[in-house]
Amino acid sequence: MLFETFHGTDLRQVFEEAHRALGDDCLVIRSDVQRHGSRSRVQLVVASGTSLDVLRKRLDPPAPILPRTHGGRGRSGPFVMALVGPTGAGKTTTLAKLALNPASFGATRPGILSLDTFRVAAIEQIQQYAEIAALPLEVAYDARDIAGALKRLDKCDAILIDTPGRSARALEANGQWQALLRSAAPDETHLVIPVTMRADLLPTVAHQFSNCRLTHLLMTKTDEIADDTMLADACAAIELPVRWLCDGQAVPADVRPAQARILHSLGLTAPRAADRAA
Ligand SMILES: Nc1nc2c(ncn2[C@@H]2O[C@H](COP(=O)(O)OP(=O)(O)O)[C@@H](O)[C@H]2O)c(=O)[nH]1
Ligand SMILES: [Mg+2]
Repeated sequence: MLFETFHGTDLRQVFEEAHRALGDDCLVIRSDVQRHGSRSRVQLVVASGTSLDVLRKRLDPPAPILPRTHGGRGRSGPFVMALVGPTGAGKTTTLAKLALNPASFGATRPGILSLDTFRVAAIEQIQQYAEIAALPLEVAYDARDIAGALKRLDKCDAILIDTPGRSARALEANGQWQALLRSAAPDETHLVIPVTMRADLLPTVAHQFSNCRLTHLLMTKTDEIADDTMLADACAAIELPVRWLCDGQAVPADVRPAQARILHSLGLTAPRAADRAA
């Protein structure tokens, strides 16, 4: 548990209890005091110094190796990254941003593989991005298409894989695209989540995509929240490294490294490059 919640009727007592339990370097993430007549109800969400170190580490995952020369499974070839997540989370838009933005893969030669063949509109959407940016695009309809598609994209530095959302009513279709994804064996699979989603639903959503061998969390729609501690709440709910976040609809501008904003929301600062190298 990254953050712990303490309850009581007196703010000072709850604060002291949190300090006794988590140590003097703990940090109050959020405090809430409600009055019921003459009584108060206090809730403090607190992180220990150790939890903050864990969070810092997750917000600074190693950069992708481009092009991949010795993949984890002994493969050579492009770095392969997949985006999965609920319908409407922003997967396709994020993929286009990542493919085009020089701060991610835009300065390299990315290619796109789409497994989202269930809706005609989805293919048209990704085709438009690929055409505008002159990026190679492959679409895989079944398992036999995967090897050929990856081979044709072999000269790319990175292959970004787009996927359909998960339909609660079409479990068979979910199984089909997830099997295609597994056969493409991505180096990284980012769970794309709109941070506007209710925090208590996030673990269930992560569980729904656990067959996809998730490696990272990627939050979108961070421009739509009033309180940035929701970012840290999502990191607490889904215990995965976070490299990027998206904060708007503009392609390719609205994608950026996640670390500084999330740490800032907690009143912490990102390590300077010089400190990190030390
Ligand atoms: N405000 C905002 N909208 C976003 C962001 N990312 C995606 N969207 C919008 O969310 C909608 C769904 O995006 P799409 O990429 O098609 O979602 P997908 O179904 O997961 O592929 C579109 O209208 C996008 O413009 C974001 O970071 N902020
Ligand atoms: Mg899509």
